[in-house]
Amino acid sequence: MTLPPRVQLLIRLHIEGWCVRERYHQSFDCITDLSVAEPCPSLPAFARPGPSLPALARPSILRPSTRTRISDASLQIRNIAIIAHVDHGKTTLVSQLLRQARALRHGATGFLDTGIEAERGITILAKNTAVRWGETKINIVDTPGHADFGGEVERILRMVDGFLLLVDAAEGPMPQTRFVAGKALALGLVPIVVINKIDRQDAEPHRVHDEVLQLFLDLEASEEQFHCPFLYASSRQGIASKDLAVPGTDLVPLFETILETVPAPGGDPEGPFQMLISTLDYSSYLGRIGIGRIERGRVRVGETVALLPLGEAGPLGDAPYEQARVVKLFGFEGLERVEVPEAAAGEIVALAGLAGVEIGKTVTAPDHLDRLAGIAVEEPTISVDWKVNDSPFAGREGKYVTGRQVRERLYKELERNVALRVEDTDDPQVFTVSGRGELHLGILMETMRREGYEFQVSRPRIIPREGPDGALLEPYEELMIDCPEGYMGVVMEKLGPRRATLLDMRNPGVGTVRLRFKIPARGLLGYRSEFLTDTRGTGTMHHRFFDYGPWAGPISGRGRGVLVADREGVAVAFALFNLQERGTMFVKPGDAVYEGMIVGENARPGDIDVNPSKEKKLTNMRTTASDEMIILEPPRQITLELALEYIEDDELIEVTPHSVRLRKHALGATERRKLARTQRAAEE
Ligand SMILES: Nc1nc2c(ncn2[C@@H]2O[C@H](COP(=O)(O)OP(=O)(O)OP(=O)(O)O)[C@@H](O)[C@H]2O)c(=O)[nH]1
Ligand SMILES: [Mg+2]
Repeated sequence: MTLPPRVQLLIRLHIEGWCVRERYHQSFDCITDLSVAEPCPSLPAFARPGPSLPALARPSILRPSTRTRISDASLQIRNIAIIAHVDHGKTTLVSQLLRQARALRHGATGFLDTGIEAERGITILAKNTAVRWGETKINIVDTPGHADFGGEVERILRMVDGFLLLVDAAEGPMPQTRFVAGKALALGLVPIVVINKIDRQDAEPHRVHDEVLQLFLDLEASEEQFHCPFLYASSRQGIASKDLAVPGTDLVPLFETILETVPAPGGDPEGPFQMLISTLDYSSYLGRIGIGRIERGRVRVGETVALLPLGEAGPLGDAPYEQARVVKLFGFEGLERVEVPEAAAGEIVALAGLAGVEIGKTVTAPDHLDRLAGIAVEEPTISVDWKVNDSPFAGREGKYVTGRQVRERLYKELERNVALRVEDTDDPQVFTVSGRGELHLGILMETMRREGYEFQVSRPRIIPREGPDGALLEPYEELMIDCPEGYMGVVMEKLGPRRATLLDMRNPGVGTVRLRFKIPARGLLGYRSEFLTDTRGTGTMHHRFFDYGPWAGPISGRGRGVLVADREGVAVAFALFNLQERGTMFVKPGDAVYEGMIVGENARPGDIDVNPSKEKKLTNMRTTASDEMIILEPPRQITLELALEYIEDDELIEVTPHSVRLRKHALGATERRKLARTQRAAEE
């Protein structure tokens, strides 16, 4: 058996007396990187290797440990966040900044987005990174652009003094651009606008420049903020320029602008220690880890600190508080978290050892209990019932299926997923899980199924609130739609009954229109799949939370019914071929189905029971060749987010490690008919 090269290398290094240090990787939550440190101190002097590293320690999988100079007084610091609408190129830009500042290992392609993030091309968790530019350390926080994770962006803004606002040179400012820019400007942070993707064929940087200025006016930016620097960039190509007429060759202009514009963090490094926890991380080895910027003073490993409870800013008084010892202290270098013995005001650090650490809590020196203004964690907007899988196929694929296992896992998620809420219900097999949107819950569903869990999820319910005068309020969303002019009619027609109101409409004259609506969040449920069908996949839609408004009244659900399997079996091509005339199928030949499982969408309203396992009757008669030709349309892929938007109140999503199935709550046909009858009677 040959050992992997990495292991061979490790063994040789150990034999030669080198002490090999493993490095903890923030995003992977495991040890991924190895670094060669000093010779093993336990070896007698004559057995230690010479002063130079052995040649074999040079390959790209090993590199000398980075010497951190976090407590170095001469080191300048800048703290910035990169914020934008989803997909405007934040992560690509951060990777390029890291690469051009040589903060990435040679050949590494920027592991910023990992696992599910990399697969879907979206960032879910904000990530701390840092680069060196000359004598300055720039802490850069990459943030998620999807509206469901907007709260995360809001929180990390408390760690920085400036922000790069990325705006796509073709799309211009989008709903999330407005949201994050509004939050950052209101905190008085220093902006740098980067008009990105200027390499796009349809880029219109001049128009976008004007739109950003208009946005700043709308958001009541201060005069200094309004006169901020604008750069034109392509993060994919790694270039930026201050002048559109002079194409950039690298990101040096951006680094220079950051150093010139963003102020060094204030805070007296000699004062009593004070730090606000802005984000959390979790490691099975270290427990909860609090991340934030040191506002004042210094902190050292082993020191005792006070963890103050949430509350008003100012001296704590006589209120009780927790004391804990800092077990480990990390700074950031490149993509990694590196252990440091000490850090001072202005630095962004991660503290391990404080068990009760929570977002918005202040950590201080024990003799100086002074609380900073806290951070409110955003309230959830939708909730679902998370149930144990009780379908006829339960337990076939999953490792963890019982109520106890599912419950334990859900509660564990709360350690890190701060915007999530989990509650028990009267039924020990059902839990209420609340989150910020379909993507937020969809990611949790995906993570759990990959870990081997099986469960079922109900249709999301919006979480209403009570207004000051006792009136019922519900969440409204801002919906932005881009689509070809020809589809405008059908979009308006569908959104009307969903109680959307048109806020404005723009026709830039290139055959597409941009429509902005305000719509109750309830009205959006189930719309995405209709929209994609109606615009034949040519339209894009984005929405984000707007505010709570008066209850909009009843909203009709899905326009189309579903095709429901009427018995257990295996779907066959012959049956699916006949059924596809009635609608769109969700299953393919060979898929196992059970009675009550949803196998397709009916083209008309109302559900119908069908038999997708029906075989062709075999006779002695020869059939014509054309009769033998069975061409099936590809089934509609049911993703978890799409499923969450799609299902109705009497339906469930069954999630297992290998399948996502939709099913009726009541599986038996008679029971379903009876339920439908009582419901109709109740409505009349
Ligand atoms: N044409 C072009 N495409 C780019 C550029 N920068 C990024 N992209 C592409 O845009 C897509 C999104 O890029 P990301 O860097 O993941 O965007 P993001 O802003 O981090 O997205 P979220 O984290 O999901 O908000 C990817 O397919 C990139 O390849 C650019 O300068 N030009
Ligand atoms: Mg990203």
